[in-house]
Amino acid sequence: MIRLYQSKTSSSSWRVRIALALKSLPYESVWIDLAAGEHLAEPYARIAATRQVPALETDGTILTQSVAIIEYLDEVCVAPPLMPSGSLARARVRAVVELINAGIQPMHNIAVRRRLAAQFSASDADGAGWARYWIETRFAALDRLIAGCAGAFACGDEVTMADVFLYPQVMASRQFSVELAAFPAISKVMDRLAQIPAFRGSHPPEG
Ligand SMILES: N[C@@H](CCC(=O)N[C@@H](CS)C(=O)NCC(=O)O)C(=O)O
Repeated sequence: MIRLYQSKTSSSSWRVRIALALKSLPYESVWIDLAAGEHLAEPYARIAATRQVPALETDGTILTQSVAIIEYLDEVCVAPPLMPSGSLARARVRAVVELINAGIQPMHNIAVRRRLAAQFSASDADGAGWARYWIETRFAALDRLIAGCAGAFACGDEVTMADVFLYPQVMASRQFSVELAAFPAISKVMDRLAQIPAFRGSHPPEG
């Protein structure tokens, strides 16, 4: 049995939803409301030491951090593989994953925007401007990385973990009015990913 603790507003949770769909793994969802601070209180705070989503429960064990969760799923459920076979190709996938996971998502995480408000009296508009600045700056680098791979998808002609991270990151960027037209390589890959059921069907439920 797999249980995914996730939030409708979390791009990191979305990555795991896509990976589970690509692997055709059935699971149960527990929705955590980040805006209401549900992740910071019991019982979730006891479940995930990080007090962040996602967390994946499998065989009575809790896993946190989407990179660790998705790598675990890729190891225990090999088809379809989310990492290419060559060392160089794997390094390229990890570069995209790392750029999104460490270089982009943390900059617009709700906890960071709340801290900007609490410590520097930043308004919602200030927080959104901050998020947009970092996303656009790092998307410029991401676009070059993806263009350099010159494949149908983010890192070649097969769907990889890079695409699993890219799709929710672009979706999350919409709330900060990031214009995707400025990033042609990302736009092209997004058009292709939107045709794939595991991506198209991964959007969070309304409400
Ligand atoms: N690197 C972590 C990031 C987790 C993360 O930042 N989750 C966000 C939602 S996308 C969250 O729980 N934010 C609430 C908080 O940090 O307090 C992962 O990939 O799982």
